[in-house]
Amino acid sequence: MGDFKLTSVDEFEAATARLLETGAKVGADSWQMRVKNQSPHCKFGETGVCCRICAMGPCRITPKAPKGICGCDVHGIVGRNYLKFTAGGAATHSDHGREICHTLYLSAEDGNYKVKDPEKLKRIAKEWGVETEGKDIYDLAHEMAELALLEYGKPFGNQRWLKRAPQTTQDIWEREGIAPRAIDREVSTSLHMSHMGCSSKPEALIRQSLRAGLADGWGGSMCGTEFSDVLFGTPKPVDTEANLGVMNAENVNIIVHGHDPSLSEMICEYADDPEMIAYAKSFGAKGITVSGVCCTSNEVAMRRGIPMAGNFLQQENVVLTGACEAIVVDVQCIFPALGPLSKCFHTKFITTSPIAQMPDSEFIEFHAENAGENAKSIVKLACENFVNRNKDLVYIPDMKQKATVGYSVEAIVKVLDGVTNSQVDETGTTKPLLECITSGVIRGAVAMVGCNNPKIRPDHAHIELMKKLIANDIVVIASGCAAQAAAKAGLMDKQAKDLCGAGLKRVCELADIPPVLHMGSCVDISRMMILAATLAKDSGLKISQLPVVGCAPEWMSEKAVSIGNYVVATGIDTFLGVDPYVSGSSEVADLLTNGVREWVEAAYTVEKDIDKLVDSMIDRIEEKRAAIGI
Ligand code: BF8
Ligand code: SF4
Repeated sequence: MGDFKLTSVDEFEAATARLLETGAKVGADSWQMRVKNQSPHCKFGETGVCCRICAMGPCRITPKAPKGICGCDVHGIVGRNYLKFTAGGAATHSDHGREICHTLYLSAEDGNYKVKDPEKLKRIAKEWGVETEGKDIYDLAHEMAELALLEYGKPFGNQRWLKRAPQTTQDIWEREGIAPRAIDREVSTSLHMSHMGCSSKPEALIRQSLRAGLADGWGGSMCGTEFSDVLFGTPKPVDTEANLGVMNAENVNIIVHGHDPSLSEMICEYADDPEMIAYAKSFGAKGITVSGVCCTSNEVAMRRGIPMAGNFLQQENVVLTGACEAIVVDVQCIFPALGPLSKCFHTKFITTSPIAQMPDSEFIEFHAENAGENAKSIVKLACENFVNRNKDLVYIPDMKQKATVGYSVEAIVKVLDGVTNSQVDETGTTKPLLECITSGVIRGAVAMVGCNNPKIRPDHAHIELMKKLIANDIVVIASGCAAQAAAKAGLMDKQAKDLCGAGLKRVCELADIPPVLHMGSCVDISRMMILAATLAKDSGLKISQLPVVGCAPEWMSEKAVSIGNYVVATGIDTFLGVDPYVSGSSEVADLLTNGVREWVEAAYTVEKDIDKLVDSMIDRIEEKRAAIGI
């Protein structure tokens, strides 16, 4: 080992500062500048007390004006805002899942999209009671896609995936009236309930927030994850690299950014094509490098080992390198700033989805039917753009770390078997992991998820929390931009085992894993739900009894709130570093941090002080261990 060293946030920031100098030369705007212009933030908005859902308002609650014009009090306003925020997130994740189901419906033996994991498809079909015997795999794929699409609008019944949860969890959802029905129905009901003149009772609004969240995590997101695995393969451990240094100054650089793997999978496919590589060479490049930003990056890293150029607040940096020929985006978390920024360089900013259309972009609409042709023309466009680089502006920070990623539930079950040598049965078991936890070799697990947010020093919270957790023998499973922060720092390098406590270090050595396990994109937090459900079933404990917590220290999006709601509603305590605009209502804040525990046996903790946040997670894990006598 010897020379292994984490990359520090100071080093990240020094690289960014150097890139911003390039930006200043070409008159580029940056999020760092825009944060200054937006500060201080509006206090009414920040505390959630502004209501503008009808045209008699906007109404802002103050001590002098304690009610809106309709008479709604602060608790109703904050609760409605929270529910609308959740609905936005649930809709977004779930619509992504729907797109994947449509892609599955269009899969064909000789088509753009094929079934790469037929065994997983058959497993899910059996779970859903669909006959698989003697059926052509594509007939089965189409049948399953149609059934999955019906989950979005079925008139009766609850989500099929709920059956994956332990019976105790299903009983809680039934008892509390939060078992999600059709996915679209929960989103619509949320918007209906939060319309002018509907619900203003905090309990009702928060209960529906949990239900809409569950429709996401145990509905739309689970469709997204499971059928992405069927189409593109279930992730298994694969080596890759992370941070801006993965871009290559001598190659055509294509950045894929967004969330839907349908586009990025195709781009990766064509960028590897010898014909395309020859085409790149004809313009003076040595080859083609595809790397990613945000969750699209997580998707292709997990399945193909495509390197990760960076996470959410690094998206402008990839253009600022001056070496980005094309940044190709699909949906979600894409800064509209990329349009004007790309215009300061030779970079082509290519939007591809009718759902995410932006000024100053080239729009090349992407459908499953034309995916191959479009991906090829995008790769060609990038190659042709290589000659337009201004060489004087090219600067790629020499900064990257090795990472091993691809830890789906299936992969985790498989690798941890090496630790205890117990047999993995056909369906897989988490018993080896449970043995590590009950013996105390591993104290527990933290699911670290979510975004970057300029309100928190970017990546700092993620990295510092993870370092302290692993030093305390707590294994970290990560997704989204939190996972990329870990990878950029080096925490997904197997050598990071030396930063662990003795127990976790031993497990990392025996199982040959890094101490922070990359579980994928934010949609893949459904994987974490499946893992928690399996751990509970295999141990005979309730999910809420497991020494496991969730954490989103730098979150920013509506999707993150939807996630938080389903993680809590699944019985897992969740720790946030940013307040979800609820501090203006003592009743709503109290419900989320205390009251919901009576319903679902878990609640939120909001703590902006990172040291306190990590200590309270460790305390919670130890409390849970003590409560079950381990
Ligand atoms: O879905 S972690 S900034 S990229 S919202 Fe977005 Fe947040 Fe990143 Fe992925 Ni998730
Ligand atoms: Fe004001 Fe009520 Fe209209 Fe909201 S719904 S803007 S509180 S009048």
